[in-house]
Amino acid sequence: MAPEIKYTKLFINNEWVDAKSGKTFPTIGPHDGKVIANVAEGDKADIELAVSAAKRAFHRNSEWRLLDASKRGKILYKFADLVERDAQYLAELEGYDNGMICAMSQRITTSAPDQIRYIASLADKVEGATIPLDGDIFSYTLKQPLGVCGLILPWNVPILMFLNKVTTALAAGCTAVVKPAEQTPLTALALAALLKEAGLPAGVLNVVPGYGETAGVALTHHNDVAKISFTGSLEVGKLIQKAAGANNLKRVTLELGGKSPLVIMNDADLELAIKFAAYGVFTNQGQICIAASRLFVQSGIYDRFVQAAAAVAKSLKIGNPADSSTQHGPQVDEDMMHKVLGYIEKGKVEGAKLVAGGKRVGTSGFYIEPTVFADVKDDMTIAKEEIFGPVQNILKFETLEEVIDRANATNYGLAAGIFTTNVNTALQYSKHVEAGTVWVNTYLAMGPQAPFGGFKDSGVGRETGSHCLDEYLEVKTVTVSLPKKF
Ligand code: TXE
Repeated sequence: MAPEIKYTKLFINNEWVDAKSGKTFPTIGPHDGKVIANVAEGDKADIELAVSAAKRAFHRNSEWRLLDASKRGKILYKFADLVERDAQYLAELEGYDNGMICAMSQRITTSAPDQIRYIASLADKVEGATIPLDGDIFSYTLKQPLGVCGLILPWNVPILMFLNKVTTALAAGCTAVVKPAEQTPLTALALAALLKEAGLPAGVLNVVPGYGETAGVALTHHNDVAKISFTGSLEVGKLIQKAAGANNLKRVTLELGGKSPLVIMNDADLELAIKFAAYGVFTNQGQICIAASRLFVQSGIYDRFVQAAAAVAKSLKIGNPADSSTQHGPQVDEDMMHKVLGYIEKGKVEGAKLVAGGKRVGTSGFYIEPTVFADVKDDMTIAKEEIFGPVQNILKFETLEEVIDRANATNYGLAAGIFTTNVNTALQYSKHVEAGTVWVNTYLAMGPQAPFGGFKDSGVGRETGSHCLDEYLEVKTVTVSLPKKF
């Protein structure tokens, strides 16, 4: 049974309101391509209202600004309890709107409360320093919240992205305007309702669903917005950097795409490596920025590996994401499905060897078979561009030095992995591969305690980890003259 859709309006100043224009847009279910709900379509006028509400909530005498830091944390702890209470509903809603298989959406919503609690625990650990300046003076630093933050979300893991950005901004004492992706607005609205229920004062969090070119652009160009945190494509990330520079020099955190290399050495535990290589690229139908989309396999095990990888891809059970036995669901929308099928065609035309999958599944919904290409060369399009779909590209290599160079020959630098039983090989690769996260003999293992972000074009700044609040804080130096040295 389809989950109930409780919220389809804009969330501004703790109220559910229609868009000023009265417009709505449909959100489509990836399983069958049918309209799930019509959602209020926010644009510049609504962003204006939301930013004003967030600005009022950030006034120095506001309830939010005068709240003890530990009490901010308590609201987030309460929010964590509510997410725990509604975990099953949120998982179903995520799967319905985004196409994520329920095994994954449930994993996310059952671990979400602890993720929120970790960030909540940082709210009252923001500390400055005393500075030993020369002379009869006393100097110290204050770390203060930046102000109104614009949080622009992608569609691939909507709940996780909402939590990473919103809880961190709020723990730091900022206020926020969230712009969810137009493909997946529903879980952001459901989470906003839970934050209201947890006792968040009016205006501290606002959610404005709408399109990037209208609502998103208005947010990134708004002079009362102090910071943008964005997860999405490299192209839009660059536009956001430009908008930030053109107006009030906003702070910017960007989490962009990837073309992550996973290296399998001859001495690897083969069974483990095959399992993680598939998991690393087929999770969420390849719609994760850290997908292991360049799989480098050493020549001694190459043929055996290709055969096994094709067998794993063919064995994955494709089906309705709501079905608990499903291992592979649909792409998020028709555009992404065609984009991925286009890459598969390019792979064939440019001479890669298709050893599994390669086709659309059925005619309703946006399903693509888990696909494996062997004999992929570094200069092929499928080895260079982010596909963001279920396509495993296998490349052959001979030596560690060679594979480090080839792994780094990309403008991206988000994640990397290696399977080897030689600790020195693992350490050497981990030191020299250009990536924000490196996994050794595993892949996709993550948690709120570890920083996450990219080298090179994969992003700017870090999310999660014990210093994540710093991205939402300014450092102020206060220097006080003393009557004499004492
Ligand atoms: O991303 P967009 P799309 C990559 C992936 C995918 C490609 C395109 O390769 O194939 O991006 O996906 C908002 N100003 N990733 O088109 O457009 C938009 O409304 C302000 C990687 O969906 O970047 C949405 O909320 N905002 C990725 C968000 O930006 C704008 C996750 C992301 O949309 C805007 C998703 C603008 N001018 C896609 N234009 C990752 N890093 O995990 C759009 N938006």
